[in-house]
Amino acid sequence: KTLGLVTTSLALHAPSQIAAAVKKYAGEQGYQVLIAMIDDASDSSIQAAINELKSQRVERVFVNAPLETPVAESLVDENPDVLCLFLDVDPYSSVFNVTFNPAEGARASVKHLYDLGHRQFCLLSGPEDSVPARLRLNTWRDTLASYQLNPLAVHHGQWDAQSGYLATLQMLRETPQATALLIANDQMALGALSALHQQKRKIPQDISLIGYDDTYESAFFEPALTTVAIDFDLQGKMAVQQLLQSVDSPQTLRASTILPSRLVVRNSAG
Ligand code: IPT
Repeated sequence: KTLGLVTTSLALHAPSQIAAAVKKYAGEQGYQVLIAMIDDASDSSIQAAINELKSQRVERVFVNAPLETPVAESLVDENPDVLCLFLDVDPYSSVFNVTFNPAEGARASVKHLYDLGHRQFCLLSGPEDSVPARLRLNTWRDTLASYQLNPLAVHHGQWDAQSGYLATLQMLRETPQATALLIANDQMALGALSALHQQKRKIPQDISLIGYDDTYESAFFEPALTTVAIDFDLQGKMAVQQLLQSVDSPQTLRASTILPSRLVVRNSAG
């Protein structure tokens, strides 16, 4: 009774919270979870991780790595002996997945700032080659466009706090008129808060910011972070349910389970 999890770096808060949830719910069903962590989401590292799990007789695997649809499809084709459930692909792709609606939370965060009167937006997206980063960025841009607005600047971080810190310093230098900053995850928002404190900017009076993920820690940032919640515990629960059920009902094998994303209002936007 063993399942596998191929995951991006567990040094990132979101993947580690997802792994914790997967382990918890699999454990409740009497399954253990073997984890294979990858450093990059290239086809070859993912295939190597799947092979490592196969060699331990694992036949069902959660894949939490950002994958373009064709890459996920070819992994499915090339591994007929394992059933892969994808946790970080485009929800509307044709592979078996449990994912989050990338639009509703991101749209709500733009609307929240707009309704507060903000018009000067900067965007801090994730890595340029990351699928979820691109989906969030597209929604921010489309929602701004629906208000006849363009962002003053778009920056890209690497999901970690340091990249958020550096991008925010650059933003303050290049577009000091910005009053609103949308950030693609909470860890980069933590770095942004640090940069803003260092530069003596008041939050939210001088600048408002909204994160993404609602990781456990974000309620304890200073000020408490307004952010888009995606429920990692629920994702883990649904993923375990889907992967275990799939044996009985082969029609689930292409099923998409899309979980909600929603804005959680705290104190960092005003
Ligand atoms: C996504 C997180 O939102 C982001 O913070 C980062 O950790 C990223 O994963 C790493 O790939 S969550 C994913 C299930 C969309």
